Amino acid sequence: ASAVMAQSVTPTTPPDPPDFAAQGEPNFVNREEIFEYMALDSYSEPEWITTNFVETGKLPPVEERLPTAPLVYKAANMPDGTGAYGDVMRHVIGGRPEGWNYFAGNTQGWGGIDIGLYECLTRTGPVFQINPDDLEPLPNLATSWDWSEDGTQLTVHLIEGAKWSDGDPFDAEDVMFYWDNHVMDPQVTPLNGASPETFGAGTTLEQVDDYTVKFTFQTSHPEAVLYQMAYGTFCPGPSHILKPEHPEFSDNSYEDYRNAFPPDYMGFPVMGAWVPVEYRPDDIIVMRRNPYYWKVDENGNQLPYLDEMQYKLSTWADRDVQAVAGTGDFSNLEQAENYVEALRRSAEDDAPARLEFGPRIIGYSLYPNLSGNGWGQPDERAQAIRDLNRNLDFRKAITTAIDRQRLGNSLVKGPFTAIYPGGLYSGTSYYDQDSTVYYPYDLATAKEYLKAAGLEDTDGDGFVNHPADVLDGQNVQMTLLATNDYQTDKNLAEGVVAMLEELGIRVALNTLSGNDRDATRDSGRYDWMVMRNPTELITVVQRTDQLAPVGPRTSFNHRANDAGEMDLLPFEQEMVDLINQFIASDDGNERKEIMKNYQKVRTENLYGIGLTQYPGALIINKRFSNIPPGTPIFMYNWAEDSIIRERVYVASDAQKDYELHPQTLPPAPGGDGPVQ
Ligand code: BQZ
Ligand code: CA
Repeated sequence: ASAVMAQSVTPTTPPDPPDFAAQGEPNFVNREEIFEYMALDSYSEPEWITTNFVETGKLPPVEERLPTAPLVYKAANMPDGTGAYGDVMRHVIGGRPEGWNYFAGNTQGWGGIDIGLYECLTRTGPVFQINPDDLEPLPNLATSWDWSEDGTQLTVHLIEGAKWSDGDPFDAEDVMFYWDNHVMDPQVTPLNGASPETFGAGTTLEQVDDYTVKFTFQTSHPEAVLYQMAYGTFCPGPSHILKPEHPEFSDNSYEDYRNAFPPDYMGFPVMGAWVPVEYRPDDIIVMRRNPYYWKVDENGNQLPYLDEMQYKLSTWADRDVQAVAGTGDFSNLEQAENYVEALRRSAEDDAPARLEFGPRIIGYSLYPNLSGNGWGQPDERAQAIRDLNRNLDFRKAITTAIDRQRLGNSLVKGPFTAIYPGGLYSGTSYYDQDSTVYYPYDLATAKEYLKAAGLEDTDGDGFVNHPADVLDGQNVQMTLLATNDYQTDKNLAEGVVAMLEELGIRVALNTLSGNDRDATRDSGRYDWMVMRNPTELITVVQRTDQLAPVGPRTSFNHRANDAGEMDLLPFEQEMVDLINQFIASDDGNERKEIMKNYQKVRTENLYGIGLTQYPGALIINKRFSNIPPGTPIFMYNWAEDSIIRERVYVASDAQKDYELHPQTLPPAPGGDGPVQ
């Protein structure tokens, strides 16, 4: 191909992004400044709980519901100090719940529901404000951990005496049940995809005693596992409720298990601060405070401060609109189409919400399905596309046909969007511009790449054909998967279809609801897809395993066939080796070098094709206190985690009448609704 290409535009490094300063600066601290675990002299709770529940014998006193040494948030680290009880955070979400069995793969509709319900061994959302020298996940259900001398074993100490929201003890049994019967069970995939490879292939976990478990690794000091112990890959479920439904302990099928706790099952036991008490389809999910929550403030007040959480079941775009208007309380402003209007309204003096932009960490990529091995049972047409996807010239043709400037401007004009070639984002800590290969837009060059891939328009209808021996030389016909839950996903997908049409490739859009998109994606039934990027492209250290197809079910765009066979391309194997090296290394400089290499291999070979990257803004109603300055909407986790909702409060004189079920608590598991 090189002779034909002599006159073409050649790959280069990406241009510098336009200046866009983040508005808030985090207040950087060490982890121990945020909280510690300790027993206090006395504890308190909202008065109505003592009066209506404890004094009537319905609940034990608060000190008996708390662990021996609860997690104690320090007042000095609270932006506005200790708070007052009451009020609600009114979320608006675009997702819909499948059920409460997160551990077997149910979504609850996203938007912070699962993040709030299922607490994890460690916690990473708030880590955006940790000093670089102390950068490590925060303890959570795991209060501490020690490495063996050779670094191949990690002993994890669990919080002692904490209870699920129905009063059942939380202990190592819950942790082992999650591990043995979910992570290690090939027939179960927890919602965020935890698998054996997530923790390093060959890793084992054993119970030491009621509050201690021990990991054994194949490598020394795999620090990444501390990040994998955070949301969403190590959040254990209530074994006392789940176990009787699991196929290993019952006559249930795996499908039965997944569906055993539908959305109308109330009082599902959680370790999180609020428990589901009401569900109305396409309307609302309401949660009330967990009377057994295991975190307190320095004065011994049991958290959370907020008595209720609401999730209105609407659309993601409506989340922005309602947060700005003050009828909702929170939004991750992430759909660039809404920026101008949201900024305008938030700048007005009487604006009910504040809006703060962070770094450019919302990004989208176009992913080819790279499995040539039958994943997702492709028909003849789809298999021909998979074969093309595995051809570098074809991927080069696609990327060179994408006009990223035009695509970004079609979402929002101004300095927001930047050219994104793919891979790690510029502006993040492991990014290296010189290691980033960028194929600039040039239609003529793109067409030459197509020719090099063997594709020409043989019948002159404007669309390229397969070679005569493939599908009888028909026009190339591809599908593009995207979710229609977000305007941005739809707009970008439509933009890609239009640009590929200019290239001479016919693309049929397949836009689905988020849940259907996830199912279609995870079963491999697509040719190409447009997807918002996950966290590992920002932080690298969180979900590192997702950066390459290291396991049979790790990657979104290359998985094993039914026989478990993978067919990695040589460059993918290189990526896998680099990622495994990165995970095994605890040398900072070496890790930097590995990631430079990774970025080069990934962007040069177009594992994913970058589309655009832009900043997001946190919108939050002004009546809330304790929102940490400079909270990014997405980094180690979404802002719903990073703002530490259990510590957020509304000052007494700012409280509103928004509670739907005041002075009630969650029912027993499977009960009817809130109880008085
Ligand atoms: C944030 C987030 C909290 C999932 C989801 C949703 C799913 C994906 C992703 C985001 C939503 C919001 O994102 O857009 O701002 O509130 O929930 O979980 O896009 O379809 O599968 O990964 O987190
Ligand atoms: Ca044709």
